[in-house]
Order: sequence, then C-alpha cells, then structure tokens
Amino acid sequence: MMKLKKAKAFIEKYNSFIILPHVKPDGDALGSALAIRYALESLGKRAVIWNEDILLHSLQPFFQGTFNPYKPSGNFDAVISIDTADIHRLGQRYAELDFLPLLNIDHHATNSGYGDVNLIYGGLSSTGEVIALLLEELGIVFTKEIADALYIALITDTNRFFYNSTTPATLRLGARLLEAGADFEKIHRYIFGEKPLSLLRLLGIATEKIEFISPNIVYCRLTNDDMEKAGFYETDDVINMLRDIEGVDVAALVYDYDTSRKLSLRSKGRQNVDELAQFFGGGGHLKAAGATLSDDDLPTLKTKLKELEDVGEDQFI
Ligand SMILES: [Mn+2]
Repeated sequence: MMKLKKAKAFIEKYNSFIILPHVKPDGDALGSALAIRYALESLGKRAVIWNEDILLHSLQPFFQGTFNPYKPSGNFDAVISIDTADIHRLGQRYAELDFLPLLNIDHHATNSGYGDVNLIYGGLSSTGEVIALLLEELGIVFTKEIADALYIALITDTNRFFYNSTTPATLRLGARLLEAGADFEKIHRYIFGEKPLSLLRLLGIATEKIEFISPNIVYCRLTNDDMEKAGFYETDDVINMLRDIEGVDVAALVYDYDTSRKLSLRSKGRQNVDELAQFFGGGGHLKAAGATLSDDDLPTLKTKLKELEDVGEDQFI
C-alpha cells in the first residue's frame, strides 16, 4: 500500500518526534501513541508523547508516567497525530508545533487528511489496528509493552470486540497481541472490571433522569450538580449504559463540561449518529459520535433525535 510506504519513509527520514493523541484521550489514542513511541525508540529515535489532559480513571494503571504533561523541551523534527479526525482536536498544543512536518495516523473515515503524510484507514476498528500495520511495514516485532498498548487500543475502541467495527482481522490482531504477551487479565480487569462506587452512583442518577424521545430513542441530561452528587465526572459508562437499554437504537447524553455542554451519541440500530453529530459541528463514527452544544441547541437536538425513530431496514442511513 502506497500510504504505508509513505508513512514508513516519513518515520525513516526524521530522528525525533512529538506524538499527539487527541484531547481527552481514550484508550485507543493513548495505546496507539504509546505503541508508536516504543516502536520509534526501538529504531533508535527520540519520541515523546505530549498529553495535557487528566487520564480516564480506568486508563491510569496503564498510562500514568508514559507521557509528558507539558510541552517537551528541546527541538524535534516532526509531529505525529494519533486518532484525531479533526486537527482542532489536537487543541492548543498544535499551535506551537505547526511549523513541523506532520504524520496523521487515524481510523476515522471523516479525517480530512490534514497531515503532510496521512495514514488513514477509515474502515478499521481502531487507530491501534492502523499502528499494527505500520509496525509490520517497519519490520518491528511486537514486544510485550507494544502488545499491551495495542491490545488496550483494540479492546477500548471495539468495547471488547462488541462493536461491529470488529472484523476477522481485528480478532486475528487480538490473538497475535496475546501471543506477544499482552496482559489479558490485568487489562480486562482494570479497564472493565473495576468500576468506582461513585460511578455506579452516577449511573443511578442518570437512570432516574432518562427520557424516552420515542420507544427506541433515549435521552439524558446530566448536570454538574449530578456529577458532584455522585463524585464522578466521566460519562463514557453513562452513555454506554443508555445504549444498552433493551429496545434502544439511539442514545443521547448531554452533560456539562467546563462551561459548555457536550453531546455523546451511540447507536446500536441502523441510525448513523455521526451525521447527527456533524449537524452540531462534531463527528465521530457511524455508531459513536459527539459534539459540543449550546443550551439553545437542546430543543433542536430532541427534534433531530425524534426524526431518527423510523429509520427502517431498507432505508439508507
Ligand atoms: Mn479511535
């Protein structure tokens, strides 16, 4: 593949790299960033991950101490963006680096190709899967550390191989990562099996606030007060819980974040929530997407959600 060769040439050309996962990084962004960091180091290159955001609770056991929370000092030759469909999701960090050559590695079909070199596979389950292809191209063997990082990328973005972005190739890669020593037990336990009690309290509060827009469309609005009452401020499990309700095709969660409102969308039906997120200036994937809203957008959101009720078997999504 031409784009793999171009990405390989980019990596061979430079000696030092700043790696940028997107803001509010998830397991795919951090796992992919860490895997490419280890790969670059094994080639004798200097590589630093720059992330300024607080880690998700479930990811702390794996990524604390693997990145630089401030701008790395010294000069670097190039930048690699990870799992970032829209250059704005690199945040302020990129404003200080935009004079450097950029390699854009991603799996979002909506990625605009803003890099000098773009390694984008819109159909793959995770950026971790893209990184695995690149490491093969570079002739890098999966060490245990790389396997752990990529396995986390894979299982978080597929929700334990649950989403239909999971393909036979995804499962084959999962098998190879376990063969290379990925710590299945620790990763599954800390990412999926150690929920803080405060999170369960937040799920309880959210359950009380569920609104059915129609029998298969569910909506929930969580305020700062709700999160304070629970003592938990992450919403990934809330939106997933809403999606998992029996009979629900589309779930929407609106929550306070700093001074703005964030929208999370999930679909387990034929509805394309990426399109809805894009209507509000956001984006993501067909089945999982998000956007930033103003309070004025909330009535429009409910109208738009209602329109998703009747997306049927033979309709184009
Ligand atoms: Mn991803």
